[in-house]
Amino acid sequence: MRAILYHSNSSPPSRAVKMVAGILKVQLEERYLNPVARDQDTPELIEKNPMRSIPMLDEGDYWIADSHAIIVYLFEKYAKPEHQHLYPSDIRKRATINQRMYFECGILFPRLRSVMAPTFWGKLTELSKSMKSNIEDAYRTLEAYLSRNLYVADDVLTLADISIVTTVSTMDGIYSVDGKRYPKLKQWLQTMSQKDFCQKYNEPGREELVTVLVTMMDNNKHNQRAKL
Ligand SMILES: N[C@@H](CCC(=O)N[C@@H](CS)C(=O)NCC(=O)O)C(=O)O
Repeated sequence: MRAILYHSNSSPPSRAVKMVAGILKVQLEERYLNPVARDQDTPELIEKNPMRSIPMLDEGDYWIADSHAIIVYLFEKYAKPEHQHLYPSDIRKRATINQRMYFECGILFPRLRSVMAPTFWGKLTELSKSMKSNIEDAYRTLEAYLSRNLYVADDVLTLADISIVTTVSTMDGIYSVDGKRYPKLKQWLQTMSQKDFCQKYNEPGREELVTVLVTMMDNNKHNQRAKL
């Protein structure tokens, strides 16, 4: 049986899994879920993933949620010698990659999510001061990482870049990375966006999500004004 990936094109963590599967040439059966409509809240899916999040990978007799866990699992199961740079066996390099992915999971994505959720609920009309300052703070951290290495964890592309670009490229669409303050981050985003796997699996979903967020904030503004 082909493994099933429960996903949405616009979901940043889903895009990370699709990019890694694409690089490793793993064929997954894709099942689209709309997380805003809570498609993931069926008894069968909740049983497998009590976090009720997407993406989730389901191999029939084994399933795993969280994009970071999934991309490491896919790497460990399918990587060939030419993919080793993505998650090298050197334990210090691996620890750095893990730290960057925990940063994505614990800090970066939640800061984007804190914009997405109230926008979808019809409440947010524009980014608040604290949302902007949280995003700036994340950009500052990434600029520091990129001042040490060409990529976020090493001088070569790793799983951490693939994970982080999904969220940062989306953030950039709603709160642009200032090239004067964060030149290395701006350059890295440019480099990443030109990679084949980004063009194929990240860019379309990124554009879709940015358009939805910008349009919904605008609609929320009109609706709130109409109620006055
Ligand atoms: N850390 C998780 C985050 C997953 C996540 O929050 N996904 C969103 C869609 S982009 C979702 O499922 N939201 C619904 C929810 O959390 O209830 C990952 O990397 O997979």
